[in-house]
This record gives sequence, C-alpha cells and structure tokens, in this order.
Amino acid sequence: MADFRKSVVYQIYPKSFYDTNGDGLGDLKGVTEKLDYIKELGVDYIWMTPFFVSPQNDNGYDVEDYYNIDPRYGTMEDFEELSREADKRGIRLMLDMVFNHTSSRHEWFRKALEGDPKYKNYYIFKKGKENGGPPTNWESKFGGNAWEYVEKFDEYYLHLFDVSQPDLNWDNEEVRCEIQKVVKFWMAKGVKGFRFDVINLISKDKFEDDYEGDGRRFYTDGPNIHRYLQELNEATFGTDAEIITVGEMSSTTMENCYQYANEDGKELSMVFSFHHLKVDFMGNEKWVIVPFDFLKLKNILFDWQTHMAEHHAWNAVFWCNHDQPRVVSRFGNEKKYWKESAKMLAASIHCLRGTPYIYQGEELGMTNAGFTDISQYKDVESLNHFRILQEKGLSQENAYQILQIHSRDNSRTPMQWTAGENGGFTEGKPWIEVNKNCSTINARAELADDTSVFAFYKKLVQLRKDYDIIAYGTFEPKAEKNLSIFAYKRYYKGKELLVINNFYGIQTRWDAGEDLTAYECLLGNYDQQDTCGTEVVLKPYETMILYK
Ligand code: TEU
Ligand code: CA
Repeated sequence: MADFRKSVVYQIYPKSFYDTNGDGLGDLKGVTEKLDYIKELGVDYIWMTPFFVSPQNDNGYDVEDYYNIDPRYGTMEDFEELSREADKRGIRLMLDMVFNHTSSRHEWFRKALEGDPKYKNYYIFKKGKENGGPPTNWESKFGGNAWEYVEKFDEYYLHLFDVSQPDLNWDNEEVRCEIQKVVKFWMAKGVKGFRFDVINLISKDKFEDDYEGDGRRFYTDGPNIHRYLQELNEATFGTDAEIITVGEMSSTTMENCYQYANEDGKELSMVFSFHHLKVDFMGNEKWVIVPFDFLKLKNILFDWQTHMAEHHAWNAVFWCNHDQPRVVSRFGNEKKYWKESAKMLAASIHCLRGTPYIYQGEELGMTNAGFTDISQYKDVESLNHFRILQEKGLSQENAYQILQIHSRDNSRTPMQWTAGENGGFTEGKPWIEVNKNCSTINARAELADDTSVFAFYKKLVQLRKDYDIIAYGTFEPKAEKNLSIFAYKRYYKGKELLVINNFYGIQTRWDAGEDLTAYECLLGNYDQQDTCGTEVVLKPYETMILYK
C-alpha cells in the first residue's frame, strides 16, 4: 500500500513541461516522453495540473468538461498511455480537481444562463442590493468585485476567481452528486491521487458585506465544509486505501486543518497551507514589495509542524508551485549563491514532518522569469493587477517591479531541458517565453554533474526512502529566536536527525547545545562541515543533515 508519508510528489504544469508537436504548448505526450527523467529523480507521484477541456482563461483552472481532455494537451489515449508508462516505472498519477467553480463555458453554466432553474441552482445567483450594486462587497482573488451582473435575470452570480469561473453551489445536493461522478470516473481510469483546488472555499456562509476584509471570512472553511469533504470521501476515494489526496487550503486555519488532514482518514490525506508563503506580503496584500520576514517564516513552519503533529494531522511541505515565485529567487540568492541557496532551501523543507512536493524546475534551481514588458506576461491575475496597481496611482515602473517579484508567471516559464533554443522545450514558439538562463540552468547539464541542484534533490528523495526518521520522526524546533539559522531535530526509535540551515549569505556560528561529534553528516552543500564540540560554523547558505 502506498504510504504517503514516505512518498515525494512531483508537480507538473503540463503547458510548460514539454511540447512534442511544435505548437508551443506542452502536452501529455511530453510528460510521457520525460518519464525517465522523473524516474531518475526518484519521486513516487506526479501531480498534474488540470488538462481537461477548458478555454484556458486561467490555464485550465476553468474547466469546461471534467470528462474529456483538452485537445491542446492530447487525447484520452494519450492519457491512458501516460498512465500505463508511469505505472511501469512505479509512478502514480495525481489529478487536479477544480470543484469550487467551473468555466462559464461549462454546459451547466450555459444552461443556467439560458434560465434553466435546475442549472441556475448549480451556481450562486443573488439579487443585488436594494439601492443597486452587487449583493456583497466581496473581492475576487483576481481583482475587482466578486459578483457579475446578468441583465436577463437582474441578478448577479458569484465568482471568487475570474469572471469566467462561476462558483458552484455545493449546498445543492445535485452538485455534490455530479462531483462524485467525476471523481469516480477518474478513479476508474486508475488514478491514485487527487489534489482538490481551493477546496476549503466550497461552503459559503452568510452573504454579507465584509467591513473588515475582502469577504474571505464568509466563505473560507465554511459551515458545511467538513460534512461535504467527509461525504465526498465516503462516496469516492475513501473506498480505495491506495488513493492519496491533498486539499489546497486557501487562507485556512490550523484548527480546521487538524480535521481536514487527520490520520483518522475521514477527509483528506494532507493539506497545502500558505501562511509561510505570505511572509513577503503586507497582511494578505501580495502586490507590494517587502523583504521576507525570516523569523515569521520560521515560526509559522514550526507552529504547523508542532501542532499538526499534536493533533495527528499531516502536512504537505513545499516552497513552490505554479502560483508561487521561484524559491531560489524568493528566499535564496539567485545571483551570488544560486547553487548553495537552492540546495539549502531544498534540504530545509524535505526533512520536515510532511510529504514534500517538488514543482517542475525547482529540482534544477530554476529562477524567476525576469520579464520586463507586460507583453511577456500571460497570467490573468498578473494582467489584472498590473492594471489595478496603476489605477491606484502607482507608476508603471513600480507596477513592473511588483510583478517581477510576485507574478505567478515566474514559475510558469517552460522547463529548461537543454541549453539549446527555447531550452529544448519546443521546436515552435513557446506560449510563454523561456528564461534566458537556460544556457546555464538546464536538465542536460545538471544530469551530467554530480554536484548539481538536481543531484542534490535526488539524494534528498532517496534519504526519505533510506531513513524512516525523515518520514516518521517527531519534530522539535531549534534556535527559534536565531535571526539566520533554521534548525530542527527529528526523533525516531532511538535515532536523531539534526538539520541545520543558514538562510543568509553571511557566515554564522551556532552553539547546538549538544556534542556534534557524535553525528555523521548524511548530506550537505559544502564538502566539509565545520563543527567543533557543540559549535558549528555555517558558511553562506550552508545546510547539513546530521544523524546519529
Ligand atoms: O489557487 C488558489 C489561490 O487562491 C491562489 O494560489 C491564487 O493564485 C493566489 O491567491 C492569488 O494571489 C488555485 C490554483 O492553484 C490557481 O492556479 C487557480 O488560479 C485558482 O485556484 C483558481 O482555480
Ligand atoms: Ca504541444
């Protein structure tokens, strides 16, 4: 049986992974072709972001048909081939299910707009305020009000994301049955994992104006959320012990995650939470430039580590995904200590208690996009906020600086396979520009170099297989107040693991408070570890995984 605690998941954004037919878009055949590469890394699961039929306003997170594959990505035969080939290599597939909303082109929404009452009740239509204007002041995550007016009904529909992504009405039992059907369909195809997109937003509470925020407190971790998840679990994936699930939890609370990801298995296997990735925001506002708050980052991760364990709940641990900037550009130093910091960040997260996720290209140390012109950006959120920032009075130059740091396109530039044209991603014109640094950062070069970032990730994945302490050990925070060191211990069956990371480019000294000579170093990013008695001197961005 699959033990998700001993597994590592590799995330693929198919559009930017590998293009086999020269149309500039990655495709399913491209994933199949690169399976040996993924196998080489040693991961157990591939999470594929949505490849279902979609107008692609939000790169597939706007699903038009849950049962069919977007022809741009390939055919059902291509999917079945991918599934078979992955299986041969012992790799399982995890699909990305977007059930908070559909595309406005989904048949259900089209029928709703035609006035069919059955389908209108699949979505959330409301009258506006008596004095005019939308039902509530809630904001869409992609900017602007979250309600769209439909003249024909003199009503508004809710869209927490783009206007082309109407929210489904989970309070309608028929909707919940439709969702169950979709999950069962893909289970029957042999899928062994599901990631559920913004799943904690499906149960809406009161439809009231929010005078304190953007409305999220009225729909996040809502009143029926646990009931709906338990129901979905019982009716679908809960019947197959081999299936693993992860919920993407937007602005969630830890208390709710104790239940979402409890080992009682009633809801999900694990959760993505994002609090540690808001340490370079101002509150919830991401369209600002502030240096990341290291102490906050550390405290948040340590809190989740400690309390989730106390409540028998399991984390997904990660730095990167298709919505986040590249971690080496964000918390590392891509210019001066690119390799050192990429490895340090990898080790610091992979030895935590949780299932690690690697986002395509992270294992190569890929960096932010470096785009300088709006024509290079493709993401709906980036394009909207570029406009909104300037409407708020920011200069264009300023708006560009913010995008360069926070845009989701930073992680969506194509995989860098070779130093050749377009990084070997496509023989056509890529849908989004390839990062120029593919000449030095690319898979071919790194596969041939046993000191590469790739080689380091591969070792980390293997360590999880070789040392049960990484998967099962208890967690203890260290150096909590230290301003540059991120250190922790794990304990399991009389063994101890001590992970020490320097998050900065300045050498630093730390007293571990215990004899370090008793440890052996399992993995580090420098040839030599400078320890003496209880003291260690950490070089710039140094990491060491010590074991006794
Ligand atoms: O993202 C959920 C989400 O709210 C964010 O990660 C979002 O991109 C960010 O808060 C905006 O600042 C999921 C998907 O991962 C994302 O790609 C989709 O766009 C979104 O849901 C809608 O389906
Ligand atoms: Ca293609």
